[in-house]
This record gives sequence, C-alpha cells and structure tokens, in this order.
Amino acid sequence: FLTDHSCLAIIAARFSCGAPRGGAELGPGALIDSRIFSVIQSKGSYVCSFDNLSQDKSLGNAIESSDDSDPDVDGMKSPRTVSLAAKRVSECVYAHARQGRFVMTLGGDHSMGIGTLTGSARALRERFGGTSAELSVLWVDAHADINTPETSLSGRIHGMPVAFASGLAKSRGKNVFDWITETHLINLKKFVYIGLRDVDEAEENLIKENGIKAFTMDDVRRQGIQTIMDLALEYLGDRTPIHVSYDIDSLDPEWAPSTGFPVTRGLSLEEGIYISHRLHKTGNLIAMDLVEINPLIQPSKLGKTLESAASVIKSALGIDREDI
Ligand code: B3U
Ligand code: MN
Ligand code: MN
Repeated sequence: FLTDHSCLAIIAARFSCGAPRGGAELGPGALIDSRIFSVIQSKGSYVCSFDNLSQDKSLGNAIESSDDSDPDVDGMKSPRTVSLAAKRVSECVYAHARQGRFVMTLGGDHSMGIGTLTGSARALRERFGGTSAELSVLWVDAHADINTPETSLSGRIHGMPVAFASGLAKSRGKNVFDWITETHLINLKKFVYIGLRDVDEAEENLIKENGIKAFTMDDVRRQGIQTIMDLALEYLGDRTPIHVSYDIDSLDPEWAPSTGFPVTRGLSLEEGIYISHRLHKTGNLIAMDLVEINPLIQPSKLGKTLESAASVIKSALGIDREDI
C-alpha cells in the first residue's frame, strides 16, 4: 500500500481525558525517554518525526471531569475534551497517512483510538478511493471498547472508541462528535479482536449483532496464537492495509503492570511480540497505536512495562530482538 516505511511518523497523544483517572498522558513521554526510537532509527533505518499533542487545560481533564467547563453529554464524561483531543489526533494521523507514512500513535488512553482509526480510514479513502483499499483493523485488547454512550456503565469514552470510529455510536446530544463524517468511518466487517477477557454484557451483544470477528483469550489458549493469527489474517484478506490498535493491557499484568485496567490471564510477552511480527510480515501494516501505559500505576514496574511495549513496537517494525 505504498506506505513509505522509511518515514515513521510518531504521534505522542498525551491524553487521559477518556479514562477515569490521570497518568496515561505520561505514557508517551516515558516511552520516548526510554530511547526506543533511537534504536529504531539506527537499527531499522527509519527516519522518525515527532508530533506532540496534549490536553487543552482550559477544557479540564479526567480528574476534574465533573467540572462545569465540560458537563456530561449522553452520560459521557469529559465529552468535549475527549472529542477535541480525538479530532486533533485524527487530523494529525490523516496528514501523515495521506503522504504514505507509517503512523505510530503513542497513548494516552484508548479514547484516542477514535482519532487514529478515523484518520487512517479517511487518508486511505482519499488515496485509493471507494472501498478498493478499505482499512482493516486489528484491535488487541483485554477489553472490547465498543460501548455506546447508551450501553456504557462508566461513561468513560476509552470504553467507546470502536463504537464511535465505526458509526455505531453517535452523539445525539450537543453534537459533540459531529466532526466524524462518513469518510472517517471504519467497516466492522474488516475488524478483528484479539485478547478479549473483560467484556461487558452489552458489548457482547454488540459484537454478536454486528457479526464482529473476535478471538478471546480462551480462543488463544485453546488454539494457540499462531493459529489465531492465521485465522485473523485470513479473515482480513491479503490485499488490505492494516491498522493495529494495541492496548498494553492485552498483555498479562506480569508483563505490563503499569496500566489502568490490568486483567489477569492475558497474553504472554512472547505472544504479544508474535502478533506484531506476523503483522509486519504481511507487508500491509500501515499504522500502529500503543496505548494505556500509565506511569503512575505500579511505578516500580514501569521499566518492565516500557520494555514490553518497546518489544511489541519493534517487532511490528521488523526489528527483531536478535538485531539489537
Ligand atoms: N468496559 C468498561 C471498562 C473498560 C473498558 N476499557 C477499559 N475499561 N479500559 C467501560 O468502562 O466501558
Ligand atoms: Mn482499550
Ligand atoms: Mn484495555
């Protein structure tokens, strides 16, 4: 898909407004400070560019979400703040992807997935037109993140990105997410989950009703990650650009403790790396998100979490551990 793999656009999405507590906005800085991207530039012969996006203080943040400046809309917490942040991410991803660059977005909470997926989908529509190269999405996560404002029990938008990016969710009140138009939307028929193990009942219904392909952790344990990747890639087809949205909580807390919603029985680091490796081998990977690292949670184990994230990122870029 003519992605210029020598140009790597790194977007630091320093936001936590979609999550119930702060800290995730510090994830991108921690990853960048770990110098992983120096290794990537030297070993992978990539030229990296950096964009920094951060929360607009005037709109408040997750901690002050009941703040008068951004009252709830349809039960959503911090709706305007999240919408504005996601819109900025969307425009930034779009601008790079439109030029054929590989886009790597570092989070930040997963509500930014609204921005990354819509930015990728729009850029591809413009570059290739129609449905000829419609975006495929692999969502690697313990959670399904497909609540709508109506089904969400928390009102937190990091549990809703799949619904907004696919058009399942529409903000009826106050037109908060009105910037999302047809051209931004992903197709749920070209969407696969891997790693699910903490899914709300309403989310399970949405997955069934919409016929979404989902491989849970039980599936991974039963069939093995190799078979799961065979099935996932076969389902998406071999002539399709792929965007992977990688929530670090897909990994077992043993490997990624510094995250807001750790869930036991997750992927081993080896399995997480294997997913990335297989995606790289397709030659069709055009964008990656690595989200939900929270340096304020289990700070003594942040180093381990960052190392795991770096391994997953490097294998997606074709830099294997033997190379380093
Ligand atoms: N499904 C729950 C919990 C949750 C989803 N994603 C995260 N937590 N990280 C919700 O709030 O929608
Ligand atoms: Mn997530
Ligand atoms: Mn998650």
